[in-house]
Amino acid sequence: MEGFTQRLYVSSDAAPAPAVEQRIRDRLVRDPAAERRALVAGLLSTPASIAPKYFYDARGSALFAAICRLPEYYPTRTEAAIFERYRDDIAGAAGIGKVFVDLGAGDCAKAARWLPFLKPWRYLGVDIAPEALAPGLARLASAHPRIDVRGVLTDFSNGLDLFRDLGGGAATFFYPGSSIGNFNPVEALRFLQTLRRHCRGAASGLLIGVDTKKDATRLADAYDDAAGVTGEFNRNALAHVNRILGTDFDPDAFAHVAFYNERDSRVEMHLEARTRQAIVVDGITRTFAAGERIHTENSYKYAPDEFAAMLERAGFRNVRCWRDAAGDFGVYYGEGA
Ligand code: AVJ
Repeated sequence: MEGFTQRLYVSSDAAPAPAVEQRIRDRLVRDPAAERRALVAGLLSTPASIAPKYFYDARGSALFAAICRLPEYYPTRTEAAIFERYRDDIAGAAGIGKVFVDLGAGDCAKAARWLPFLKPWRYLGVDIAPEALAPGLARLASAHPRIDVRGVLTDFSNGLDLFRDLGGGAATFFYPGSSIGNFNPVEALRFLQTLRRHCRGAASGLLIGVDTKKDATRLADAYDDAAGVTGEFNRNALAHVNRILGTDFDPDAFAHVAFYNERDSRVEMHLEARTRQAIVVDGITRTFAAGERIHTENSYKYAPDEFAAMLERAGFRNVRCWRDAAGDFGVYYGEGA
């Protein structure tokens, strides 16, 4: 318990939520100058880029939640259906009574369904943003008074160090939603190796959901929906960047572009200037020609045998895979032996 900062998060709802003291350890390396430098460097490069973490301000997080409910965006509901259908089998593989580490916990909703099955003694929600995590932890703690509910704020896009948060014994790492797709395959392998190093023996392991390669049209549609929600989500990164850098991007001057790059097995998202745009970035005028693109996201896709091999390469053993009937999405469990 020592070392966990006691913080009071106040809900923004009109009716005050019960004051809840959260055990959240703040491990965010706050170096706004370095973050700004990286963002500026991406914008001044050719081709320009913005890291996907800039999607997720408050509006972007709400838009992402809306994406997860879109008819075209199959990953969230397909993963949920696999979890429902194979819950007992997966829980049997992972085992009960461990530490449950929820990577990218958000509001802890996905993990909540697992707690009755995995019966962890400790829940550790790990996320970059306290806004959803704090109330999520509060809900879990009141629903599960016997679980030691904790949180860690960290940005694990640059590595992970949870050794001080795991307590003794085994842990089940939970990394759903194909979030690993934002890493390129080299970074993904490195991240899996890092998770493997966090495991203590075969009783520890990783439960991870990963989108599969499939028909290019279906993949493109999942990232370019008819209602235009993903386009708003993509453009919102510019509004977020404006707030951080004081730039003057007009999000509506950029078109949403999404397609499956078959050669690299990834969906790419870009923002394409509809007309010539001259933007002052850190005192330098960056001109975007009409048709020029800013690369905002890669979402890598893996065939099940490829991803299982990657888990084994990272040191996981007895890798199992559960899929939906159409093979649209894969859920994997590997032992951290
Ligand atoms: C959160 C990275 C898993 O790649 O499918 C959804 C993000 N971007 N629609 C994905 C996303 C556009 C999502 N991940």
